[in-house]
Amino acid sequence: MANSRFQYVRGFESEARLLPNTWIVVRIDGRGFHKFSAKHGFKKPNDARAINLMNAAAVACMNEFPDIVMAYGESDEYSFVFDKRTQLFSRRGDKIMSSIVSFFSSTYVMQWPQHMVDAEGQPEPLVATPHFDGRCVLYPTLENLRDYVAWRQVDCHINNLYNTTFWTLVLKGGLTEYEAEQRLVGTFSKDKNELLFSEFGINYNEEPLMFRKGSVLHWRRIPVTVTKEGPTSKADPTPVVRTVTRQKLTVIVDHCDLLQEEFWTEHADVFTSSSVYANGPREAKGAAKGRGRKAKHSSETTTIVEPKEAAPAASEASQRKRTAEQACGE
Ligand code: DGT
Ligand code: MG
Ligand code: MG
Repeated sequence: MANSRFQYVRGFESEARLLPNTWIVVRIDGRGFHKFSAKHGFKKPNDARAINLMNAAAVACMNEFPDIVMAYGESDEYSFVFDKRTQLFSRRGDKIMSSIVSFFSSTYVMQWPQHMVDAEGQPEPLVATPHFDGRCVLYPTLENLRDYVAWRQVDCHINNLYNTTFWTLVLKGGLTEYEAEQRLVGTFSKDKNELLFSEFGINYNEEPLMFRKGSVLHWRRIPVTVTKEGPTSKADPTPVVRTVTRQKLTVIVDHCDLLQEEFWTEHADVFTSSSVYANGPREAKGAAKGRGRKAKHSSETTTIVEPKEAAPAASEASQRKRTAEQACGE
């Protein structure tokens, strides 16, 4: 199309590209979810249906944008970690962030009826418009990235322990919200643990991992067996039925402790830049070369892995060896 005299306005657009060779984290957060959760009667302090819906939307994002190597979610937020060398949208930050926010929000609405069901299995009506804000943050080193996700997981722990104690005092202890708040002023983690156990017989460490640790999404190769029917060879057209086992890259929803070494050791190939393209989640290497196409490996299936409890902290004095509970400074 020929340039019009209006064409010059295009020059006002900026296409800020994110610094190369840095981990891109897109963090999204539900806008006004305090009201949104109340309006839709989310269970307090945690509504497993709502968390599973967040997780399902995040799984869909990873399948849609396979350069995401991991994601971490808690409450109404999700952090998506893109491969350090991604060339998605030529690393245009606005485009990456807005695409994630938009895709996540739409999926959240689309999948609402499957997840937000009542005791009879009937979908709860969606009576407000869920929407999310987003930001891109860059981390230059793996240490920074690990500290970032540790920070979010520690935040999850602090909030969840507080909320669990607060709502137990209100719902089981009969305190008003004001009284419960006053009761918790100046308390540390050990005090809340003690209160839950001695007054309500609740062992906080036995609360579901999904609530205590949040959700960690990552890729794993899962063997899938398919049945195929076809001729044995060109010479012999007789159809035969064969079973073929393939390794399919699948998004796993886990609830592991990101302050422990285990997760990072298990995924060293993804997080070590030298081999990330050989063994990372994208079989389609083109994704990393800026073609921006959807990798063929993606699958809609979520495999819920029975989470392993965090191993006790080892004697090494490393910050990372500590669990989220220990790292919250209480
Ligand atoms: P914002 O992000 O500044 O627009 O404001 P909010 O209201 O979204 O605040 P935020 O993001 O700091 O806190 C998340 C809110 O969402 C918080 O009030 C608790 C609520 N929420 C998230 N998940 C659940 C849940 O499973 N159950 C209940 N009852 N509330 C939840
Ligand atoms: Mg929010
Ligand atoms: Mg939030």
